[in-house]
Amino acid sequence: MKRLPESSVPPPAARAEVDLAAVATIDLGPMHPVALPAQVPDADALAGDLVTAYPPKVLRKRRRHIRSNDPDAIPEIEANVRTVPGIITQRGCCYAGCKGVVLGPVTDIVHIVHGPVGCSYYAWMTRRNQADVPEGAQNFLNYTFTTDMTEHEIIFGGEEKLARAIREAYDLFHPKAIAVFSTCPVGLIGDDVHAVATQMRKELGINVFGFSCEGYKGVSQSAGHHIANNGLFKHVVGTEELPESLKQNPFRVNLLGEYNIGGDAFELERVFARCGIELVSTFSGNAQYSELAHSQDANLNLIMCHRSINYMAEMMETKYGIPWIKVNFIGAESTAKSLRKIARYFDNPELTARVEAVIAEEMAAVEPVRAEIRSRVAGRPVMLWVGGSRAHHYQALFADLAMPTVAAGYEFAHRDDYEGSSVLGSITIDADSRNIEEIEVAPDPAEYRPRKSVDQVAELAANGLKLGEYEGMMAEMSKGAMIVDDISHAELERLIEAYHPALVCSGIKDKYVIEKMGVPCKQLHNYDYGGPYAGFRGAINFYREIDRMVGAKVWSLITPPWATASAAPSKH
Ligand code: CFM
Repeated sequence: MKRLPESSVPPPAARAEVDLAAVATIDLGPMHPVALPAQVPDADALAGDLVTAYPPKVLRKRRRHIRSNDPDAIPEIEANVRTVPGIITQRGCCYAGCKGVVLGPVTDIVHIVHGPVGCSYYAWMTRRNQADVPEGAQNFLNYTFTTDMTEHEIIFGGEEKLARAIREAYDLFHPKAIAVFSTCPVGLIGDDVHAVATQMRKELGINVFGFSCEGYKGVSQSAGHHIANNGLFKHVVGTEELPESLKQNPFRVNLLGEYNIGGDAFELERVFARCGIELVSTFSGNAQYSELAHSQDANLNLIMCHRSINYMAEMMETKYGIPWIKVNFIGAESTAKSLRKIARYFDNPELTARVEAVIAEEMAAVEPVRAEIRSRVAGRPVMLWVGGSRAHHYQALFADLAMPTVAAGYEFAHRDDYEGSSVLGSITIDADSRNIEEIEVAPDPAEYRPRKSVDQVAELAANGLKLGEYEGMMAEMSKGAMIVDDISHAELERLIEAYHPALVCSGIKDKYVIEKMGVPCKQLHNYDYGGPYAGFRGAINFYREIDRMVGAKVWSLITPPWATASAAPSKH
C-alpha cells in the first residue's frame, strides 16, 4: 500500500451492530438488469436490418456478431476475429494492448518503445492512467522513451541502437527495471529484443525484459494483453519476497485489471484501506515494480478487467495456488457486492463486520445523491460500446440510477466475456491467436500453497461465491437487449436512430459523430477528462456527470440528420 489515505481512519463505529447471519445470506450472484423500456425495437428483426446494406459475404460475417440477448439461454456470438477490411472499427493494435494497457501504468519501470517515433508518441500519456507515488519513489509516467527507429535501422538492424538506448536510460535514471516493447517494423526486420534484453540484464544488473508485441500480431489489442501477461509472469512476478510488514495481514489481495484511469485506483485504495484489506499489488494502475514482483504472496486475486488479465490469474493460481474471483467496482451497488465477495471468501467475522460498516457509511453518502439524480434520469435508455470490459461494468452504474441498457457490445473481447467462462472449452484457437505464446505453468515446488481446501471451495460455492468463474455480459443484460460485437460506425448510427438513447458511452473515434446526431456521448476509455468513477465516491462523480449530460438543453438545439426522413423520431 503506497499511501495511507484513510487507513488511519478508525474502524467504523457501527461494527458491533452488524448482523453476521443476515450478511451471510446476501445474494452475490449476477445483477438483475433494469427492465427495458416498453417500446424497444425487436432486436432480432433489427439485427437483420443492420446488415442489409453490406455485400453478401460481409453481411454473413457481420450478422454473426449481432445477437438479441437472452440471459436464460445465452446465445453464441462471434468475437475476437478479424475486422472486415473497409469497416470502420474502434479497435487498437497489439502493441497498444501490451505497452499502453497492461505494462504502461507501472510507475517505476522505464518503458522503452523500440520502433519509429510515431508509435511512441501515441503511447505517451494518452490513456490517462495516473500515478501518486510515495515520497522518494521513482515515477516515469510523464516520460516517453523510444529508440526512434529510422531507415538506417530498418536496413542494417536496430539491436545495437536498442542496446545503446537501454544503457542511456539506465545511466540517466537508474531504474529498477527496463521493459522493451516492439512495434511493427521490429518483427518485420527480425531484431531479437529478447537477446538484447538478456545481454543488458547481465551488463547492468537490473531486470531488463522485452515484449514481441508488434502491432500486427493478433486481431486487436487483446493479443497484446496476453503477451504482456506472459512477460510479466515470466520476468517479474515472484522475483521478490513479500516484506514482513505486509505478511501480518492475512486479508491480502491483488487487484488485477485495474489501470487507474482517471484515478479509479486511488478510490479503491482508499476503500480497501478502510476495510482493512491489504492491497499487495494492483495490476497495474498506480503500481510499482516491486509490488508486482512480490504479488505471489497474496491470498486472493480480484479480477476487474477479465479480458486484459485473466491469463495472469490462471497462471498465478496454477503456480502459487492463489484463487481468483471476478469483481466489479463500477457502481455503488456492485462495489458493495464485490467487497462482500472478498469478505465471504476470507470468512472472518471481524473483517465481515468491518466491511459491512464501511459499506453502510459509504452508502449513506451515496444514497441522497443517487436518489435525487435517479428521480430525473430513471428509465432513460443507454448504449455502451467500449473495449473489453467497461461495456459490461458500467451497466451496473446505470442500474444504480435505474437507467436500462438497451444495447451494448465490446470492441475486442472474446466469447467468454459475453457468454461467460463456461464456454472457454468450446472456443477454437484460430490462426490469428496461434502466434501468441501459451506458456506452460506448473505448481512451484517451493511456493505453491493452496489457500482453500477442496471442501472450503465447495462450501463457498454453496454459499453463493464461485471461485474462478466469470458470468459475462449477457447474464446481466435483459432479454431482448441488443448485443453487437466490434460495432461499425454505420451500424452504430442505425442503432441510434432505432433506439433514441438518452446517452451513448463510447470512445473518441465516434464521440463527435454521435453528438452531431443530437445524443450526448460519454467517453468511457479516458472518461472525458473526468473521474474517478470506481468505488463509492467514483459512483457519485459519475451520477452527477450523467445527470448533467442527459439533462443538458443543448441537445434539443441539434437537428439530427434523420429528422428530415419520413419516420422522423422526436428530438430529445
Ligand atoms: Fe480492460 Fe481497460 Fe477495458 Fe482494456 Fe482498453 Fe481501457 Fe477499455 Mo480503452 S484494459 S478491456 S484495452 S478495462 S484502454 S482501461 S478503456 S479499451 S474497456
